[in-house]
Amino acid sequence: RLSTERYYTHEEIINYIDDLAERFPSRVYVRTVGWSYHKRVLKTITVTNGDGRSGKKVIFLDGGFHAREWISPAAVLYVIDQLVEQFEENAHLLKDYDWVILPMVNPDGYEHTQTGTLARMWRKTRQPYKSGTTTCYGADPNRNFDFHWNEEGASSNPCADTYAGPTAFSEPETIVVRDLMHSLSDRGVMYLTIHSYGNYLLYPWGWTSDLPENWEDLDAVASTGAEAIKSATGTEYTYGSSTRVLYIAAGASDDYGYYAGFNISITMELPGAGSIGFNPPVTRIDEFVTETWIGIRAMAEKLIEMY
Ligand code: 0X9
Ligand code: ZN
Repeated sequence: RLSTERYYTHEEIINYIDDLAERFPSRVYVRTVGWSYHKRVLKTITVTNGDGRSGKKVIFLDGGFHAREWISPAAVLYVIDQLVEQFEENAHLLKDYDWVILPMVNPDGYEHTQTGTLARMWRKTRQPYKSGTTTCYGADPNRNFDFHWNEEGASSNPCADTYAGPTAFSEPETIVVRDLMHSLSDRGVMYLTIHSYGNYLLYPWGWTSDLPENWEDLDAVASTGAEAIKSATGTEYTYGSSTRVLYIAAGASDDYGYYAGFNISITMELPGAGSIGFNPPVTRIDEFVTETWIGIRAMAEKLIEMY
């Protein structure tokens, strides 16, 4: 079973989903979808109810975009655990929907943050880029998507934490996410990407303060998640458009997913305020991931009722 008592390495994450696919071959399917810059494998796990029906609607969930946000892959693994191991009580979430889940988008960055305290706050990927005579590493995968790429809230400086990359989709990791989105877009209804921190449920747009055409639907799903969490644990989430409630930042995966055809596209920023920041102690992983699951399940239930 999944442990919520420690943070997994990338290898453990891959082993965990591979093992589920072996144990539940009729309901779970693992696929290699690409490789990081340093040739670490990227795999999705597709969770179904095993009824063999193809062409169902899709919820696409990912985590691990930003290397230091360790609670993100932990929360995504917990979602997988609940959908697969607690199948009976969650069967309604899989009746008309398949869940396609990429728990670790940026394994090179993630592994780097596990190499010592100096590297713990790494955010980006790890591809080297020259800046004059110095070399800096990585692009911000959440500024690297080709939708209003490198506009506001992104940097052209390879040494900046929000470096958009030399071109859109310069990173193999974001190409993987892009190709998944396009391959799923005719069935994809919700794209959900898990980050930390700050307790936000953010929807498009993040490149402009304008609201998308179906913002009321986006708001209905996000508010349902926030209210479910509030009534379960008392934790408050702020919801709204990225630009309006957080800051403007173009080239992110949520805007791209919405543009690619997902009607509902949400970035969820998990807890970590105060001194915890990007580093929730292992003693609090369980509390944070179970609470996150309550919000995600409520949003999925709302989505199923709406679409
Ligand atoms: O800045 C980001 O990439 C996200 N916050 S984080 O602290 N995890 O880095 C927020 C992205 C919100 N979405 C858009 N601005 N499109
Ligand atoms: Zn992030």
